[in-house]
Amino acid sequence: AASNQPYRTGFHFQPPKNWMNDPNGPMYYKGVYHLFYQYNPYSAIWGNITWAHSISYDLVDWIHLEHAISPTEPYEANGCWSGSATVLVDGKPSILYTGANSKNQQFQNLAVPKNPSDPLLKEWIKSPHNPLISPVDDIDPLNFRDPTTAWLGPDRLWRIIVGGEIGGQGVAILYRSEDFVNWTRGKTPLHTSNKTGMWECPDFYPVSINGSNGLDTSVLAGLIKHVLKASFNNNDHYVLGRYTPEMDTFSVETNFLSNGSDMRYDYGKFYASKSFYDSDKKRRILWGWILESDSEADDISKGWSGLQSIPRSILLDESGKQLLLWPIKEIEKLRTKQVSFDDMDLKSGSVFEVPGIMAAQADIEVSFRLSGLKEAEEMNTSWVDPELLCKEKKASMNGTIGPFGLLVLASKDLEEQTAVYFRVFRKQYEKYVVLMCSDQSRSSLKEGLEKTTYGAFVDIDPVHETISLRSLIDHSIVESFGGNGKACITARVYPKLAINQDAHLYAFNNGTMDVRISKLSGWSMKRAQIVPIQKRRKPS
Ligand code: DQQ
Repeated sequence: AASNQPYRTGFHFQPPKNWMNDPNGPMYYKGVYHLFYQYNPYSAIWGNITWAHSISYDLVDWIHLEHAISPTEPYEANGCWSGSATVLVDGKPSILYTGANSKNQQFQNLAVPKNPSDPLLKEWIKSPHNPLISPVDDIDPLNFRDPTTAWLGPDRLWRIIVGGEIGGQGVAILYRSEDFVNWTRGKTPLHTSNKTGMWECPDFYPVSINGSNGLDTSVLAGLIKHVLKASFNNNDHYVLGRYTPEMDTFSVETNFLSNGSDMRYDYGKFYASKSFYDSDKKRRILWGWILESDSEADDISKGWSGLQSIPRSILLDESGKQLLLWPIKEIEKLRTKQVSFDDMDLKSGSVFEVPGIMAAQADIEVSFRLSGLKEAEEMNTSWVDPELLCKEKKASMNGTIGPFGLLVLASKDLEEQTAVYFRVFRKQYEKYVVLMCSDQSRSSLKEGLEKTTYGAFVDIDPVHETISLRSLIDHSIVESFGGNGKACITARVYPKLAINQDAHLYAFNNGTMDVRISKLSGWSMKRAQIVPIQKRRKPS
């Protein structure tokens, strides 16, 4: 990153400038990965929303193409909002997206490629039948958007859900269609919740029980569960359940926002995400919008706002109770210059600098082995909110087992630091609770930034397992994965001192018990090549 742009990233997806929000219509088509995204062509704040379009052969390097869908019609005068791609039975892709008119009333629309034999899918044509779905009856026209990828039922009808709010409740409104143009609303929604408001960007897909592959969205048979994701309250929440396609019923195992079973893709900054099935590598991949946590004035002066997460593969954990998210394998090809340690004590009170890598642009994996667990502080049964617990017990507050973890994007004297760490508490019957936190409160000397501390419980048994942490550090973003992807926390930070070559990386232990690092590996990361088509370097 240039010195006047210390917060631009080296290997995260970004347009050259301006505002970006939700990932849209990701797909794999004829050997090419496509990413569309909500984009303002004219400024660094939200507005004039257009579908920008980039393509990749490996999900790491990207080429920006011309915009795919721009607001040209009255039904989308206020923007072409989020939507999804579906590859139809004849192999051709289609995009369903939301148009918002000048009153912000929302309609679902169709666009198809002008030339489906071109793998780059450069030009898109809007259906003459648009808008296909209008907000009628009890649907609130201001809260009706973000159609999903369609799946095909046993009756050969396509199904989609559209996010909404009806009677103050979050809802996934179901539609069916034979021809992808005429859509009929189902008698009942796929799911609703009286605990939430509007559901933005719903997603609905199968995951395999015990399988190591992802599943195509229309897979309905076999040992599977279904995932329903909805975006609300600044987070992407999901529930698991059984979907019965004959009746279009979805019976959930847990409820949204219920104490003790509130499951999120990420417990930090991560919103409006969307998954797709990669038929080449047989996996399901997730993209998420990572918001800024600086001010609008900061965004205007830096000329851009918004990142996309590193794409994550999605699998059902072997417990069957939650998902596992993990950065796609391809990102590892950017790893260079490695440092590694085995079996090292991290004594009580110690701070140890991880030397030799470029700490502002790095990938680091570490696993901790614990002993003396019986000494752990007792878990209070009223501690149900992990974020609150992390806010009360920040990285600087001593404990017994932990806090231990990493200080990333830290200045030499530790004046600035983002702490990603664990604490372990004891429940009765020698059971333990592992808390993962990301504490941004000291991330920058700059004022006026949002520096919320995030937290998540990680379902690991520290008696029998090591506690692993991976952090992808990229100038102003830290994506952390606890317990091999059981809990993810993404943070945005804007250090003043700890930038570029002045950023440092440390392992620390502020607990009274020593912990052991069983393995630590860190890599500097090369820059990804993310450029407009004209600027693409010749392959070497
Ligand atoms: N962003 C889009 C909407 C969506 C929201 C508008 C979520 O379609 O509900 O840019 O971030």
